[in-house]
Amino acid sequence: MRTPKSFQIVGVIGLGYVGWPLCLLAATKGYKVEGVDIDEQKLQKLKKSLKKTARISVGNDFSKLQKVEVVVFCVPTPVTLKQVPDFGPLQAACRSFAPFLRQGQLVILESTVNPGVTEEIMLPILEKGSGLKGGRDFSLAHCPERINPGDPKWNAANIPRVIGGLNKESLERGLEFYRSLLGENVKPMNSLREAEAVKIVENAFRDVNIAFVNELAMSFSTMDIDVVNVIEGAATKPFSFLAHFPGCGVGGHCIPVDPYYLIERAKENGFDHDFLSLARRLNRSMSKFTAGLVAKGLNEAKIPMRDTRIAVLGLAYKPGISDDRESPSYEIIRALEEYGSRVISFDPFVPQKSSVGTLGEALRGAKAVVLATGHREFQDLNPAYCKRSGVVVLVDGRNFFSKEAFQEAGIIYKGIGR
Ligand code: SAJ
Repeated sequence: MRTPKSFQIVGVIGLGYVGWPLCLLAATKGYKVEGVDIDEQKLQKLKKSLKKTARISVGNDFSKLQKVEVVVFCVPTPVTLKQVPDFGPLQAACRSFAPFLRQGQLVILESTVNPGVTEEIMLPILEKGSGLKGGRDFSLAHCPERINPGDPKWNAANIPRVIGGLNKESLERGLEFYRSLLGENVKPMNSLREAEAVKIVENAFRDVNIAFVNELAMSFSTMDIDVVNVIEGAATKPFSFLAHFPGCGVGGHCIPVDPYYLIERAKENGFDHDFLSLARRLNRSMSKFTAGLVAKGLNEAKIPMRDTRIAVLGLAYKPGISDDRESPSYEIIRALEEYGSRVISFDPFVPQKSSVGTLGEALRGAKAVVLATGHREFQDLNPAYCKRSGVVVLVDGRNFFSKEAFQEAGIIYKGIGR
C-alpha cells in the first residue's frame, strides 16, 4: 500500500504496549519505521522478533529520528505514589529528541496526559532544544492512545481515534497520517486540549461507573440483595444503561490513574473535582472492604485473623495478563497483614512476585482464600478441593465463582455485593 506523499518514514519513541503495535501497523501500511527506546532489555527482545527484511529498525539512538517525517511519542505517563502526574519520562524523551527535531517534521503525542500538557510541557522543551518554532517550523498534534491490553477484538488497527493540533496545519497533517493507518476512523478535535480531555473523560467515566456499582455492592450486602443480579437485571434495558461490575478494586495504568490527571490539573485552576475524587477514594477503599470480608468470614468460623494463613489468588490487575500495575491485590495483602494474618500469594501470570508456584501450595494450610483476579486458571478451584485443603472461607473479589456451590460444600462464601 502506498503511503501518502507527505510521509515515508515514521519514528516511534517508546516501544511498549502502545508504541510497538503502532510500529507494526505503520510497517503494514508501507512505512519504514525507526523505533527508539531506552530499555536495552526491551530492544534485545524486539530485535529478536524482527525478521531481517522488516521495515522496522529499533535502537536507542535518537539521532536516527532526524531523517523521519513523523515522530510519535508513546512513553509512560504514570502518577507518583501521591497520585500526582509524573511527566518525567515524557520530559526526558522530549529532551533526548529535541536536538534532532528538523524543519517540517510532524510530532505527535499518544501518551495519556491532562489538558494543556502537550502545549505547556512538551512544546517548550522541543522548541528550546531545537531552536525551531512549533506550528511554524514543525507540526505538533495529540492523538490519545486507546490500546486495550489483552482485548481480542479491538487493536491498534481498528480502534477509532481522535486528534487535536497546535494549529490548523498540524491537525491536517496529523489527520493525514492517522487516516493513512486507520481510514476514516479518525475524528478531528478543535484543539490539543480537547483531544487530551477526550481520553481522560473516557477513563474517568469508567472509574466513576465502577465506583457506583462498588458502592451499591457495599450497600446491598447489608440488605441481602445480590448486586450482580440487579446489574444484570438493569442491563436488560436496551438503552441508557451501561453495566459495570463491583470488585475488590480498580487496577491498571489507565483507569485508576487518568482521573488524577484531571483532578490535579483542575486544582491548578482552582476547581475541585469532588465527584472524581470521591469515586477514586471509593474504588481504593475496596481492598480494605475485601480484607474486612475475610475477617467477617473467619469470625463466623471462630478463627482469629492473627497468624492464620490466607491465600490471595491473582496479582495481575485483570484476567489473562501479567500486568500488575496499581493492582488492588497488593493493597489487599497489606490490609490482611495489618490484621496479623500470614498471606500467601499465587498468580500464574506473575510468578516472579508470587510467594508460591502452584495453586496447591497456595491452598496448603490456608483457612481463607481471596480471589483477586479472575484468571481462567482459577476455575479449577472447586469447592470440594477447597474443603479437602481445609479452606473455611472464600472471599470472591471478582464474583468469579458460584456462591451456591461453595455454600453447599459448607464453605463460608463472601462475594462483593453478593
Ligand atoms: N473493573 C471493575 N469493574 C468493571 C470493570 C473493570 O472492577 O466493571 C476493574 C478491573 O478489574 C481492573 C480495572 O477495573 O482492575 C481496570 O479494568 P479495565 O477493564 O478498565 O482495563 P484497563 O485498565 O485495561 O482499561 C482499558 C482502557 N483502555 C484504554 O485506556 C485505552 C479502558 O478505556 C477500556 O474501557 C478498558 O480497557 C476496557 O473496556 O477493557
